[in-house]
Amino acid sequence: MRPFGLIRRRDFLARLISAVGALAVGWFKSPVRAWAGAGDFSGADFVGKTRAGRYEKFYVNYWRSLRRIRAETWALDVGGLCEAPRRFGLEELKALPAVTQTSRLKCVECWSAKAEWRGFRVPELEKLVRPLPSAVGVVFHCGDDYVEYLDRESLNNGRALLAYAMDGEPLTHEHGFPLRAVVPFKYGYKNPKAILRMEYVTEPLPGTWSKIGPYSVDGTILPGWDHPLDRGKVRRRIHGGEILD
Ligand SMILES: Nc1nc2c(c(=O)[nH]1)N[C@H]1C(S)=C(S)[C@@H](COP(=O)(O)O)O[C@H]1N2
Ligand SMILES: [Mo]
Repeated sequence: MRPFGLIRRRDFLARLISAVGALAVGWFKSPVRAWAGAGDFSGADFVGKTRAGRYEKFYVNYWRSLRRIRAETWALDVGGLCEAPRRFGLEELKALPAVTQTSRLKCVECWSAKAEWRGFRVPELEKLVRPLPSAVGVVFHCGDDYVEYLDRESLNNGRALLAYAMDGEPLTHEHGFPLRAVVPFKYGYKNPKAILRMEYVTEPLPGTWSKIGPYSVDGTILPGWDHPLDRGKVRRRIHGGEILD
C-alpha cells in the first residue's frame, strides 16, 4: 500500500518550512528595505567576508555579502525615540567635531587587529537629534541587513566612536564604508559596519550575530585568549574589557 499519509505529511512539512523561511527572510529584510532606497547601493558589485591580500592584516567579517554602498546617495537616518529625528549626509557627519583614536577590534572568534580610527563621538550626534529620556539604546540597521543593539551608556562611554576613516583613509567597503561603530570594549560583533540607520529604542534587542552563534547579547569582552594578527597571532591572555596595548 502506498504510504499516502506519509507523502502528505512530507508535502505539508515542505510547505511549512518554506513558509517559515519566507517569513524569516521577510523579517530580516524589512527593517532595511523600508529605509534604504535602491539608489543607495551599486549594481552587481558585491563585498563580503575575506582574509585575502591586504585583509590578511585585518580580517573582514560580513555575515553575508552586500552591494557596495554609493557615497552620493547614502545618508544616515537617525530616528526612533528622539525629539529631532533627521538624516545626515556624509559631509555633515564629517563636519562634526572629529577625534582620532587607536583601538583594537577583538572578534569573538579569537583574532584581533588594531587601527587608527577617525570619526565623531555619539554625544555630538545626540546634541542634534535629542534622544527622549525613554530611549535606552540604539538599534543599528546595516547595509547587509545586519542588526545590532548598543545601550546608550556604552555609546556615550568615551571610547565608543562612529568612524568614517581608518588608518588615514576613508573606510573601505570591506571595513564598513561609509560609517561604522568602533566600540573597543565589546567584541567585534557589537561594532556594526555599513550603517544605514540608527533607531533609538526603549529596550535591548538581540543582534544578528548573537542569534547566529552562542554569544552574549551584551558582547562585553570577557577574560580569555587573543590571537593578534599584528603580532603573528601569538596567543596571549586578555583580562576582559578593552584590550589596551
Ligand atoms: N554590517 C555588519 N557589521 C558587522 C558585521 C557584519 O556581519 N555586518 N560583523 C561584525 C563582526 S562579527 C566583526 S568581528 C567585525 C569585523 O570588522 P572588520 O570586518 O572591519 O574586521 O564587524 C562587525 N560588524
Ligand atoms: Mo566577529
